[in-house]
Amino acid sequence: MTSQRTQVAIIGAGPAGLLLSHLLHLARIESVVLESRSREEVEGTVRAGVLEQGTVDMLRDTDVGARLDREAAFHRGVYLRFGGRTHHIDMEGLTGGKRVTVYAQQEVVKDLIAARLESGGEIRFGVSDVAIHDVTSGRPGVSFHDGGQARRVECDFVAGCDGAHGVSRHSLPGGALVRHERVYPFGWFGILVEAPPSSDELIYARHDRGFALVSTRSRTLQRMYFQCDPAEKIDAWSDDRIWTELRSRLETADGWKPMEGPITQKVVVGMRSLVFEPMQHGNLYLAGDAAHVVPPTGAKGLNLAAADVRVLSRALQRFYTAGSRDALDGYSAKCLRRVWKAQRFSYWMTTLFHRAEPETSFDRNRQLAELDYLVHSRAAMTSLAENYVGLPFED
Ligand code: RFL
Ligand code: PHB
Repeated sequence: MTSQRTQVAIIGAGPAGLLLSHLLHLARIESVVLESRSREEVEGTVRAGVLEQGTVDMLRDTDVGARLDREAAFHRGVYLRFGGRTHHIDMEGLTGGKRVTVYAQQEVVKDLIAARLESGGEIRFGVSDVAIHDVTSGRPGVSFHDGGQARRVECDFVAGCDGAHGVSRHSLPGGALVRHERVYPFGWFGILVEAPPSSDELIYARHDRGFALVSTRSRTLQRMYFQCDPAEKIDAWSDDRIWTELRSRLETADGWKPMEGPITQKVVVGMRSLVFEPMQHGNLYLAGDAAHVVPPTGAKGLNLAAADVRVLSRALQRFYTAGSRDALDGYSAKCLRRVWKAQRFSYWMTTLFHRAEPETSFDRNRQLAELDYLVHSRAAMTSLAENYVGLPFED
């Protein structure tokens, strides 16, 4: 077995793991990132699109925002559509200048990988059998196989950034974590379309047939979603059937239609709200989707991952510079305050737009009244806006 030593072993090269490694490097703390997928797979995973202002500022302030500044789309707000009418929410005006940034997760990931590799960072792609050892001792370690060879990283701390299906959480003893969960009786059918944008800003739509969302990836590639059964079969949806569904859910009194084009990807995504508490055990710290999952309606998942690793990198910096464990001990409590607010917001956005299954006439009318109130109350719009563009970080 070949062994090496580092200060922080990071499991997972998603947004959480890569940004943590980047922030630690800037604080002169060494790390090694262990990733089970290949670099091509990691860079090719199409997921999130919307970044909070705080996430964008963090990327800019740490010198990984140059391509984002050139290529991202910056929106003033979003459109809410219901009852055949469209209402604009001016997030920038309501929050004193914070914007909605649309820059795909895989682009953030590519920028972070490039920055780490350029400054000599170590990311091991394609490793297998990752196992965490001795996290309650002063000498934790992570064992894995790389190219068929057994290896081990000895470290001071392990960061579990391995997403919703990783190993970190499962390496803890039973009963160490409390699971808080809500599973929704619907999912999202997502498509990528080769077409120009249908709208200058995102459209969140409520329709009696269910929710629909018009998002974007670039001038030539668009992202759209519509509410579906979580067990929906992709094969049951021809391109024609998808367009008919999207056209009817997005219809307006003035005849608006989405821009159609070849559909290059079809996916079904489940929806749940999930929090594991506490987000730490001994010298293992969980961050991002490894610790919590939100339904995508509020566009919060990647942003929460970024907020977690901001807290963790600062706590580690305090440990290495001042020898104090205080900030590390308070890591979970500090992150969870933001996590629960994001859970609250994501749950609210989800119930605001999705058709409940089964839906009663009471549900339908209450939902329409809530939307009507929202688009006519400055107080309600401000609340939506400040949560959507991102609550301020606590220091
Ligand atoms: P990730 O991105 O899942 O990365 C985890 C990494 O760990 C690796 N891994 C392992 N490595 C080694 N050993 C193991 N045993 C391992 N097991 C797993 C994986 O290969 C992977 O590379 O988690 P991370 O870093 O916490 O990032 C979280 C985000 O990916 C996620 O929250 C967002 O994509 C959620 N999300 C959105 N978030 C936003 O902030 N804004 C959005 O607009 C937004 N839209 C979305 C979304 C998620 C969606 N889906 C697909 C659930 C839209 C959708 C449809
Ligand atoms: C996306 O573009 O993938 C996206 C946008 C907004 C959301 C969720 C996903 O709320």
